[in-house]
Formats: sequence, structure tokens, C-alpha cells
Amino acid sequence: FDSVPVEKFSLKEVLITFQSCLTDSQEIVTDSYVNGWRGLVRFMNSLGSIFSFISKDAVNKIQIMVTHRNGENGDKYETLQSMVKYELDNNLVDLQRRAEHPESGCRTLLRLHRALRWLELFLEKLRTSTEDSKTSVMCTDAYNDSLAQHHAWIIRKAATMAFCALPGRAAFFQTMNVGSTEQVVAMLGEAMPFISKVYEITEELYKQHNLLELP
Ligand code: 1PZ
Repeated sequence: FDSVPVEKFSLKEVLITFQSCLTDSQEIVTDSYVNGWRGLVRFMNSLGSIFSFISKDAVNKIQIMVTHRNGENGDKYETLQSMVKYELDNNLVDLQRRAEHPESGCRTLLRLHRALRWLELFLEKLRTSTEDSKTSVMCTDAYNDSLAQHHAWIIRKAATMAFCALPGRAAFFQTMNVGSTEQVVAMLGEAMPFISKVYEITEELYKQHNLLELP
């Protein structure tokens, strides 16, 4: 049967996935990180097909990471830390321009990492927003302060146009499926520190190895 009902899900579960990314030794578990992204893509798809060009790219990057994990050396990709070490030690990263390794784990994950910064900024704006705040403006501001600087003009243009199609704040909160506005704000307050932590640790890892500008 093709009429399986689309199961309602809550953004809370998605954001909590990022909490489970962190090991006791502050490493980031690749599978949990990727699962967090799967959930975000599902959420984005529920916002409408105008965002599908964005989710297609995210799905593509998720798939690249899954392929690394399922590959012969999948165990080397268990955490982001082990991935960076393995790929650098074995010259599996294109450092100057995309050439032999256009789909390295390092460069692919960097794109998701930058997008996580957008998410962090956007959710923080949502959390502290008021009734008359516009989601499209919050989204655009978060984008301009993060991802936009890494995107070509044409992508910035398309993204900014898509943001205008975002539902208003009240409807957006409903889509999150967390409950009342107060509950959404409380949930964001709980979940944000984990997203920030995951972002910070990844940023530091990439900075240490000079990987923040990978082509
Ligand atoms: C809630 C509304 C969703 C807003 C999403 C905000 C992000 C806009 C990103 C626009 C991406 C456009 C498509 C393709 C971009 C790619 O060129 C880049 C660079 O990859 P490369 O070309 O170097 O391989 N891809 C990215 O920057 C990754 C973008 C992932 C976006 C995931 C958004 C997740 C949204 C979660 C919603 C809660």
C-alpha cells in the first residue's frame, strides 16, 4: 500500500538527536550527527516543496556520509575526530581544489557544519522572537550571518526567495509540533546548548587541522 500516513513528529526529537552525538570524551558520533540531519530534512520537507532544492542537497550530503560509514573503512568514520585523522593521514582530502577526492567526508561534513551554524542562529532568533517577528526575516538574517558567505550569488538568490515562502511564526511553531509557544520556547532553551556544543567542537576540530575552507 502506498497510503501509509505521514507520521507526525516533533522537532524536539530531532534536536535531541544532537544531544546523543557527544561521547564522554567529547567526540562527535557520525551516525547520530547524520541522524540529526535526517530529522531536520524531514522537518524541512514538511514545510513545502519550495524547499526541496535545499533538502536535496542536504540528502545528497547525508548519503555521502552514509556511504563512507558503510564502506570498507567505515569504522574509521565512527566519529568526526577519527574521520578527520583517517582522511588526512591517508591523503583523502582535496585541500586546494576539488580533484581526486571531491566527496571526502571532511569537505562534505563541513557543508553540514556550516548549515548547523545557520540552524543555531535561526533557532535562537525564534526562541527570543515576539509575536510580530517574521520568520522569513529571522531566517534571512541567520543565513546572511552564516551560510550566505559560502554560497554563490545564484544560490543566495534562490535561498532568499525560498525563505519568503516560510509560514508565519505561529504556523511555524505549530509545524514544530511541540505544543504551545511557551513549550516551544522552553524546548529550544533546552536543546540549543547541545547544538551549540556540537557546533563548537566541530569548529575547533576543523580549525586545528586548518580545514575550515575546504573546497
Ligand atoms: C526552514 C527553512 C529552511 C532554510 C534552510 C537554510 C539553508 C539554505 C541553504 C541553501 C542551500 C542551497 C542548495 C545547495 C547548496 C550547496 O551548493 C551548498 C554547498 O555545497 P557544495 O556545492 O560545496 O557541495 N550546500 C550547503 O551549503 C549545505 C546546505 C544544507 C542545508 C540544510 C538545511 C537544513 C534545514 C533544516 C530546517 C530546520
